[in-house]
Amino acid sequence: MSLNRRRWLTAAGATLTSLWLAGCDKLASNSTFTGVLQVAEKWSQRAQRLITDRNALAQEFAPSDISKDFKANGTLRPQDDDYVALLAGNFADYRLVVDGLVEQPLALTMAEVRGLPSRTQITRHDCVEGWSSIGKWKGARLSALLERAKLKPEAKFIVFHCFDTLEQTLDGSGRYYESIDLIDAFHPQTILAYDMNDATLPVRHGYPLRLRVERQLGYKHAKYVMRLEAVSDFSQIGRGQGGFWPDRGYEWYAGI
Ligand SMILES: Nc1nc2c(c(=O)[nH]1)N[C@H]1C(S)=C(S)[C@@H](COP(=O)(O)O)O[C@H]1N2
Ligand SMILES: [Mo]
Repeated sequence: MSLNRRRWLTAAGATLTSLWLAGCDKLASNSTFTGVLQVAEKWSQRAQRLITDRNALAQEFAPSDISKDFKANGTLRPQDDDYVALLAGNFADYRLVVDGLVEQPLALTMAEVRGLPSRTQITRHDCVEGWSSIGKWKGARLSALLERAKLKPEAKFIVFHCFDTLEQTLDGSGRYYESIDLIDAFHPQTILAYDMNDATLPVRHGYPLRLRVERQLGYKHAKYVMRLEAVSDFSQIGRGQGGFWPDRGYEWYAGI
């Protein structure tokens, strides 16, 4: 479905481009048609903007569509000391830290996170490895959290620091992290999920908090979130590409 959609988008883009080029060739020699050409160009830009609208909602599904066995991927149970210790205490001592380029740094308990304005949605998760699962997610709206923390004007990206080390490295750059821009951060379906399918988020799916950023592929959906950092660029984080997988060759922007 996502592949079909992407193929369609590519085809639609190519058609628009060739229409525009054909128009350019035929009309450029005749000044009478300059106005027509300008109209065509405007139409093309508007159409292109329509089919790539970043604020559009991802498709939502019915309860009957929910996958009986939502696949889990990547880290399934962090072995990192801080996570293991917090899990032993049921995350009572956990604080979700929001810092970096914000006026009001935060350190919220899970009860406080659950008290933020929330959203519930049934969406399809698409992993680059070629599988998809549909799940129901409830979580704090990221927009509400960021409005509390008050981004400074220089803030351009939100980095999600996770508890799990996915690759053992000497410099610690094997800890999972991801980042998104402010369009995705303030998208209405972007939430920090604490419930999945009407129950507390299971450990394998990112307990206690995982990002749902529904217009992006699976690896952008950071599990085991411990800290949000507002930054102007991510050159100083990890290996500088904006995420664990982007540092290893994946696209930073994985929009679907
Ligand atoms: N912290 C962390 N987040 C992560 C990963 C991971 O290994 N660690 N894997 C990513 C990938 S590739 C996918 S497809 C999804 C899987 O989420 P799920 O286990 O709930 O299906 O989480 C993403 N977020
Ligand atoms: Mo994935």
